[in-house]
Amino acid sequence: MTAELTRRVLTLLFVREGDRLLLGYKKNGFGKGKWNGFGGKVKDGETVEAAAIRELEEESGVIVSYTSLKKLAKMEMEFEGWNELLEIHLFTTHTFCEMRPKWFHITDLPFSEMWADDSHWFPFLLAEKKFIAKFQFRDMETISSFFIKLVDDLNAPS
Ligand code: 8OG
Repeated sequence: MTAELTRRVLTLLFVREGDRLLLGYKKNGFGKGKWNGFGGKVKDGETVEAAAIRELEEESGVIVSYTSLKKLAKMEMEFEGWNELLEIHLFTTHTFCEMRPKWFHITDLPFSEMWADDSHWFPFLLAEKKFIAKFQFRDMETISSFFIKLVDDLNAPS
């Protein structure tokens, strides 16, 4: 007699930009140590699309729109000796909403492609030191004057 299988409904969403794919490294739990797209269990009453978007945001911080999702597959995975069957809904999306995230090493930040003021206050940000600052710009790329002052209390009157 074969035991009744419990069905676990999961999402798997791959974010693609041109020829590049965003993957996440699973640090713990099921699939630990593997690179993968983002996803997880669909909650009761939730659509697979809503779950795909929620899981992506929870796991990566990336927010994509519902309309950017393209559903590509429904896959089933059975493991011998398990009483659970995995039903995986596979999606892809080609767009980021507004921002495309990327990790940079703190010694290799792309200051030439950042706002002109950033290189002045990033040392304090990276050292997690509190400061107040004011920048005056001649144009979008040129600072005419600025000051930065380290403070203990950001709420104290300046
Ligand atoms: O919530 P949890 O992280 O345990 O969900 C499992 C995730 O792993 C879910 O996004 C689906 C995904 N996943 C499997 N099996 C496989 C597989 O064989 N290949 C890939 N690429 N992903 C899988 O559960």
